[in-house]
Amino acid sequence: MINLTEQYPQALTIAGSDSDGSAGMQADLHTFFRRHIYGTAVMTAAVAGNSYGIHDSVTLPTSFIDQEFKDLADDYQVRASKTGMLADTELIRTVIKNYQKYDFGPLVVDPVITTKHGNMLLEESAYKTLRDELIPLATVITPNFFEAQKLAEMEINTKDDMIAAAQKLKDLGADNIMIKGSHHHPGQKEVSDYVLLESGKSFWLTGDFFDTDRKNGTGDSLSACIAAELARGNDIETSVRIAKKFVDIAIENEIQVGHKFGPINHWAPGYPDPTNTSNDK
Ligand code: PXL
Repeated sequence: MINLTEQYPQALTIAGSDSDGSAGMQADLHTFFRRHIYGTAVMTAAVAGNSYGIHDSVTLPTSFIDQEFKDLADDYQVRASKTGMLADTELIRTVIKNYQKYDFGPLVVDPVITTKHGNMLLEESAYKTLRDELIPLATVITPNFFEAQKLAEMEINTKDDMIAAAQKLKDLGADNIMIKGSHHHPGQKEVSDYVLLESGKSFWLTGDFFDTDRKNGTGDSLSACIAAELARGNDIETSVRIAKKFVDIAIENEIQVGHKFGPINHWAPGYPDPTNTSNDK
C-alpha cells in the first residue's frame, strides 16, 4: 500500500462542533489546515452558538462515535490526535476505549471544562473521569489556568503555584504539561505559560497580552497546533513553542467576524510558516 503519511501527515481532532466556527473542532480543523496537516475529525458533541454565547448542545450516540473511529482506523494513517469537548463520563470512556483500540499516535488532551464565557462543556460529575482515566493517557495536556486549578485541586496565585500544579498533573500521569497563564490582571502586558516536559526539563513561554474580545478558540487552536506539529514529526518542545507563537499571532492580527466574542485569526501571516520548516525552532 502507498504510504501517504510522509507527504500528507494526518492528524485527528476528537471534539465538539461549534456552529459559529470559532472554537471546537472547527478551530482545530482551521489550525490543521493552516499548518499544512490533513485534518480528520471524530465529532463527540455539537453546540449551537455564536459570538454572543452558546444556546444549545447535544452529544452524539456512542455507537456513532465508535463507527467514526473505526472508519478512520480502516483507511487513514493518523499520526497524532487531540481531544476537546468530551461532555460527560460516557463519552470520555468511549474515547478512551477507541483510543486504546487503534493507533492514532501521541494524544494531546485539552481538558475542556467551560467556554471562555462560562458555558459548561463538561458535566461536573465527569471531572474525576477526565482526571483519573484520560489524563494518564495524555502525551501532552494543555489546561488553562482555570482547568489547572480544578484538576490539580489547588489555587494558583503565583508562578510557584503554577509549577506545583504542573507537578501534580504530571503525578496524575500526563507525560508533558503546558499550563496556560492567567490573563485576568488589570494592566497586564504579558502572559506566561509554564511547560514541564517528561524529561524533567521545564521552561516559561512568555508572549504579549493582547486586550481583545476576539479570542474564541485560542485553547482549541493551541492544542490542535501541538497535535499538528507532532504529526509532522516535531518533538514536544518544538511543537509547544510553535503552537504558542501560532496562537499569539492569530490573536494579535484580529479579524472582525461576529459581533461580540469573535474568533482568532487562523489566516494571520508570518512566523511560524509551516512551509518553511527551517525557521520552526
Ligand atoms: O473553546 C472551548 C470549546 C471547545 N469545544 C467547543 C466549544 C468551545 C467554546 O466555545 O464550543 C465545541
